[in-house]
Amino acid sequence: MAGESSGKKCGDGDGKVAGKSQRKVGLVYDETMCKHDTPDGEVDVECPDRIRVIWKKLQLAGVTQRCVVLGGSKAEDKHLKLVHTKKHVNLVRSISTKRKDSRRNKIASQFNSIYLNGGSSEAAYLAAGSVVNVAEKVAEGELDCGFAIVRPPGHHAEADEAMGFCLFNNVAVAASYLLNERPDLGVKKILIVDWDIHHGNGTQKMFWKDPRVLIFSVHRYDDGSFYPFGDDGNYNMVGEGPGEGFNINVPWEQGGCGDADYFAAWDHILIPVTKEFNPDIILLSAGFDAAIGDPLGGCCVTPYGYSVMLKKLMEFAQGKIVLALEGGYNLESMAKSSLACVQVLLDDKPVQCSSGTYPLESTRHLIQAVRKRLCVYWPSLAEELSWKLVDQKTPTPVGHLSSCLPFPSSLFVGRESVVSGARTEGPNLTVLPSLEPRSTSHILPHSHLSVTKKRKAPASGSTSSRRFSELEDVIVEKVLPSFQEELTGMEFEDRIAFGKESSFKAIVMFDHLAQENRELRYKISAASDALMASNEKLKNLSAERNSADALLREVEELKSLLAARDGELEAKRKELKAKDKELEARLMLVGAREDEMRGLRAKIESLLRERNEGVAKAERLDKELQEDRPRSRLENDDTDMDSEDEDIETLSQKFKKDINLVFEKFRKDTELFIGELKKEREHAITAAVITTRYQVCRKWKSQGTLSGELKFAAEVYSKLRSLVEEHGKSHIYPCVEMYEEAWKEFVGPRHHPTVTVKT
Ligand code: Q9C
Ligand code: ZN
Repeated sequence: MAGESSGKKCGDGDGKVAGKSQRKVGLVYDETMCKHDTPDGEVDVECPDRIRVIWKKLQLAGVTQRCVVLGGSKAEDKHLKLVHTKKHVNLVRSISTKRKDSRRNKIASQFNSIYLNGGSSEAAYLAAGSVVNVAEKVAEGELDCGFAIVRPPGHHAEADEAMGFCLFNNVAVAASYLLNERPDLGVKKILIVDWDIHHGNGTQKMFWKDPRVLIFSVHRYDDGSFYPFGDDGNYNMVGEGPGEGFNINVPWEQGGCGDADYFAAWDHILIPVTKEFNPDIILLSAGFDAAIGDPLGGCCVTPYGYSVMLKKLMEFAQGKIVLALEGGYNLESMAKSSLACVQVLLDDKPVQCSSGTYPLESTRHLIQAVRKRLCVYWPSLAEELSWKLVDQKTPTPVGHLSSCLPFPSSLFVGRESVVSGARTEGPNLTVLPSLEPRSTSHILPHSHLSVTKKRKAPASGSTSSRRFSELEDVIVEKVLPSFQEELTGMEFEDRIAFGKESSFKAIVMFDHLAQENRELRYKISAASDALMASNEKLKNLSAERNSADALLREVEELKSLLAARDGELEAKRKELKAKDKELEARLMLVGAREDEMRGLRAKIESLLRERNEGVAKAERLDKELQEDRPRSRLENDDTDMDSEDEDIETLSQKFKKDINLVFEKFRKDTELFIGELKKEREHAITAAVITTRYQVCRKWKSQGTLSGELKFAAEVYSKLRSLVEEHGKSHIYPCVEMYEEAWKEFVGPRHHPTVTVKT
């Protein structure tokens, strides 16, 4: 069972290259695993040559001597039972004990895509055990990293189910072994990356609720119509219970994915999550059926692409990473990809990190969707994505592909990207294209290997189609004749081999062209996307500016409105102030009028009193007069009656006349006096008015327009003074006094009027 392992181990001393410490890379290869095969000699894509071709390629490249080569080791049942049922383990073990193929066929027929033969049990045990062994050595630190080139593959195998060429789930067994059987190694968190083109359904189920194992599987999903079918591979399958968020699926919507799509998934999903998860070790379900030219995968990841993806993962877990082969059915493509990976493990290759290709548009949407679904668990996925689309352009990595070209690249006119140095490998190389009917029609527009020149017209207007047809012209006119030359003199077997190799290389080349074509189309759509987006932005911007302008105008209007209001308000305030003043003046006037009225009433009262006194006096005098007359008549009768009577009569008449005269005079005097009083009243009224005016003027004194008023007031004052002189104190009208007092108080001391007072 040791295969080629014996005597091939490298000593520690070999691990030095140019003074630099060489990484210790473990490689498992064991011929025993080739014994698992179809029972009847039929050819299956999952054929023994798969691992042989890889091993040959590594040997030829001279890398096996620089690795620690390990033979296979059988898994222990108790380790297998960590993830599989007892029943399943027993079943797989029993396969080789069956004596007839028919018994095995019966078992196989119960499963999907499973064939069994006498060697199947041992191969299955070796595959699982070898992955466990390398993983253990890497975890211990005995190795830095490793690659288990094993078959049958494992990632489809479930706890109680073999399927999809898988019997035991090799990677799951190894992960479970480290976590549960070797706590001493301190492995607490394991990242399982599954880049096989098929969904790793078995691994997903086994760690569905286990947060210690983060699973990342990128695979074709095609809406559930790609193997292993169903919904399990969709991105909404994130795990459950404590394992929720620890299962990540990136399900491609269709075939044709290439380096750029995988890099996008790496850069925008896997790498940020791995940073957060910080695994202690990484196990890689390394199927190479997403590789360019694979008959099952229909994708076009290049060896370069694989090396970049691996390099990026080696940044974590201190570089502790174990690759376990899963699928991969184009032998040449798989072998090249495997070599590229081992070279990265050995740290031989400085790897560029930009491919110059562009992810599919659907990839962008898918990555957004996956990030959105998982960002609850991995905060770094919530960050805004930036797609550097059009600005990064580095040459397409045709270096790996140039060796796939069956003819000198100089035959291509106007193709800049093809490197010089054609046909790096001769026709003697063992190239074993799968005999399974290959379905490459998904990549190639038409039967490109047809020798006749008759073919479908290319889609008009499509540059890529034109390029294809030009290429076909080249093939027919130049390549085929050159083939003819080469073929002459060759043995039949060599001719067959040469033909096979050439056809494979042509397929690879056309795959690459198809990819380039897709990239071009994508670039155009990305550019037009960007243009549309920037147009939209421009529109939004101008709309925003317009609305801002409108807002500004509105503000301006409001401002002027406010100013107008302010003016109005100011005017109103002035008006109010004036009204206030007027009111004050009116109030003062009213006060003065009231005073005046009081004065008038008092005067009328005093006049009435005076009149009554006058009337009473007159009546008393009248009475006195009538009493005096009889008395004097009696005195006359006593002495000289006749003459006395006569005298009394004349005297009486004379007295009567006198009285009348006196009365008349009194009446006239009274009338005169009343007239005077009336005049005086008028004066008083005038004085009151003047007083009021004066008081008003007094308020205006600050304005300096008082002189006229003062003059007038002085005149009135002098009139009043003369009235006072004429009629005496008893006739002083109260207003005059008030006026005088006011005069003295306010005007007198300051501007005494020149008043001439009659004495
Ligand atoms: N014509 C792995 O890659 N489909 N398994 C079979 C054959 C099953 C793939 C169709 C594919 C299983 C490990
Ligand atoms: Zn696969």
